[in-house]
Amino acid sequence: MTDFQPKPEHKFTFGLWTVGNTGADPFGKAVRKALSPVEIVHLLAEVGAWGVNFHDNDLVPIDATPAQRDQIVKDFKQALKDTGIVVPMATTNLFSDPAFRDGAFTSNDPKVRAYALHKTMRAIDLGVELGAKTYVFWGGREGTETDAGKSALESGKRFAEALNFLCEYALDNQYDLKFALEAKPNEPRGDIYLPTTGAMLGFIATLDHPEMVGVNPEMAHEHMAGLNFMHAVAQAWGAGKLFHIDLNDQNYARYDQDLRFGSQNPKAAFFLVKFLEDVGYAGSRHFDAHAYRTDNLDGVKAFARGCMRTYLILKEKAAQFNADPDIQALLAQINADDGSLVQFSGKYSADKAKSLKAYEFDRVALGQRGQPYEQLDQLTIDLLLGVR
Ligand code: DIG
Ligand code: MN
Ligand code: MN
Repeated sequence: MTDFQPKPEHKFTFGLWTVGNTGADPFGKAVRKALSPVEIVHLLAEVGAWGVNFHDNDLVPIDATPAQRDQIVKDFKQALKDTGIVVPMATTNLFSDPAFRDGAFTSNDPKVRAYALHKTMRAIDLGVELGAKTYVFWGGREGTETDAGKSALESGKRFAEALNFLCEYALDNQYDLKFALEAKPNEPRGDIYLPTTGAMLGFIATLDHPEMVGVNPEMAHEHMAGLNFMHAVAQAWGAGKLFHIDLNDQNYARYDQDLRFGSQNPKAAFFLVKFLEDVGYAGSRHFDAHAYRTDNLDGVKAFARGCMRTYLILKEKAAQFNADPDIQALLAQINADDGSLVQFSGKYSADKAKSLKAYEFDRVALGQRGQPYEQLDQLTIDLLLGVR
């Protein structure tokens, strides 16, 4: 039996804002003491994480002086050196400050749009300085409560213009950086533009440097949209665009809960982990989540350990699924192909279309082939519940 202990090769990461979450919510103030970035790095090392990610202002307060900024970065670098924790991803906070209350890149105020670019370039510099190779964009305020005052078409153009500018900035500075766009359907805005990973994939195709831009799907956010997270991840992977991933959990009919990974939907989490492991995803396993408001610091550590432990348990379950003779026999039966119509598969040709159109199908017989999904799914449930 595996010990389910996290190791660097598992590439588990947490944002400063995740284990640093003080339990504040729209209906109550903080319940936990704020931890410094240095304290968070040491906490992550203690629980066995590999990396730490940050928004610019998680690390350097928006009103820090240049001298304060330099000291904070110096201390942070020392903590990274002392612990071996790395920084795979960075991002910009374009949603907390009142300046962004009507969005950042899509704000109707051109001064705010310019400030958002200014802030993001400086945040990119900081991320690169600390070793980030992936840069995430979550447009938390890029949206509306009323569509009376903002053109959805113009907003899309503004978002594209900003990303084109920032891709050029990264290229101009020879940064080894990939951009990952994170979708969310709503909250804090009534409706957020580009609400799902699928929408982001379509948007990327319209950019000047699509090769530099991928997605950072988040489980909670696809669930908020009522979608199957693994399907969104599979589409991104198939398009070569899975540049990062935000793991957590989420009840479908709720605000963004950012729950401990696997704590709400272990079956959905299983199929996600199985997918990532089956395809050999080599990126960070980033837990964008936080402990319950009810918990103190010990609970925060239990939360972080739980995210990684559940991932490793499900990784072992995926290996068991792939090795289970009864499951594999059913999958062979389900995917059986007698090869009788192989001449119609693959690329189009006029002859193929002609003979396929002329082919006599026994439609009634086609409808009689059932699939043993009930049996297969029960074997999966048995596996997940530990009786197989
Ligand atoms: C929220 O899900 C968003 C922000 O926390 C951040 O911009 C991004 C990075 O994972 N996720
Ligand atoms: Mn979230
Ligand atoms: Mn996220």
